Amino acid sequence: MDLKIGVVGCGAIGRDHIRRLMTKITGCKVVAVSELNEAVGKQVAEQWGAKYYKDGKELINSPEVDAVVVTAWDPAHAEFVLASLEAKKYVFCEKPLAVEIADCKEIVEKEMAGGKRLVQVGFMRRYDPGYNQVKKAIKEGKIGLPEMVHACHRNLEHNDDMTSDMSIKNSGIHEIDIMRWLLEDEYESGQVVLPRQSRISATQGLQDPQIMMLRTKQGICIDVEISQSSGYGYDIQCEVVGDEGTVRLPDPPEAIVKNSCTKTTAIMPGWQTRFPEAYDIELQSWVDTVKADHITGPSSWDGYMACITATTLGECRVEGTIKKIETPEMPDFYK
Ligand code: ISE
Repeated sequence: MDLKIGVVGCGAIGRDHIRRLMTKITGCKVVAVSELNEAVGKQVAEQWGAKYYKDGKELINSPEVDAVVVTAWDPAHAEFVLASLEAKKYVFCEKPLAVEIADCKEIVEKEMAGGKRLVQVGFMRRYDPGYNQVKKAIKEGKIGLPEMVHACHRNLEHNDDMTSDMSIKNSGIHEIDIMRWLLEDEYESGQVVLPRQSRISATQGLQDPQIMMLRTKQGICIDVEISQSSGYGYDIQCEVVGDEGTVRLPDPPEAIVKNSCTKTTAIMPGWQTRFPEAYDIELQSWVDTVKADHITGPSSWDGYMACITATTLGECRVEGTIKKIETPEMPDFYK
């Protein structure tokens, strides 16, 4: 029997997930969508033969919806995840789990009180074959003990509403989660270094680029450049340096074209084309594990840890200081 999914939010990522769930992922179908912009919501609903709801909470509580996907804008994630927990339904929430630490804490507490894991966070890089190769090399001891990570997260361009804070909480949050997962370590302290301002990044007040610096409890030092306006493409790089070698995230396989005395390779314009396999694997795994009544993907605890780290880094940027990342002990529930 197909898992009947309701999707809250029909923006770019919402529409991409709906298309994927309807055309690539097996064992499920999208039966309901909600979107504040009625014209967009109705058009998406009609395109996929789903029912349109203006109100996300009504969709969540509808008996025809078995499980929920939250792809609303970031500040609304918490309210829809909490409503799904209230309705005792599995919920896949796009990153970030919430924008505020207090909201993440409330989600974690509510989920634990219900006695069962119901929330998965969309940290899809954990499903990317390239990052999995990096993790495997580290775990097999191929590079010895990791000492440093050099990474960058460059977006081609940004929307007008992008802020310095969002640059960390919306883009940088992927890096915060993936490093914690790759290194199997927790953060000790952080700092944000501000290079010369990009001329392309026209939005007033947006500090771009930023360099997030993190130190883990085992003393691994991580630097990640976050850019919202690279000027040339969507570029994700990661190199882990150990005391016996290094391992680097592969670029997507793209043909090398040689002509007119030049050699060229395409660079992806955005996350949709850079990580399609990761999204496929992530959503198939979510559907399969929900149907098996036992989810195993990134948890609300992971979302909570990422939010604490991102929020502290935001404070570091404003204050120009190095700060301790204060995280609570992981409860057995999430181990
Ligand atoms: C976007 O929301 C994503 O999740 C992408 O993976 C990230 O690279 C981009 O910067 C975000 O805006």
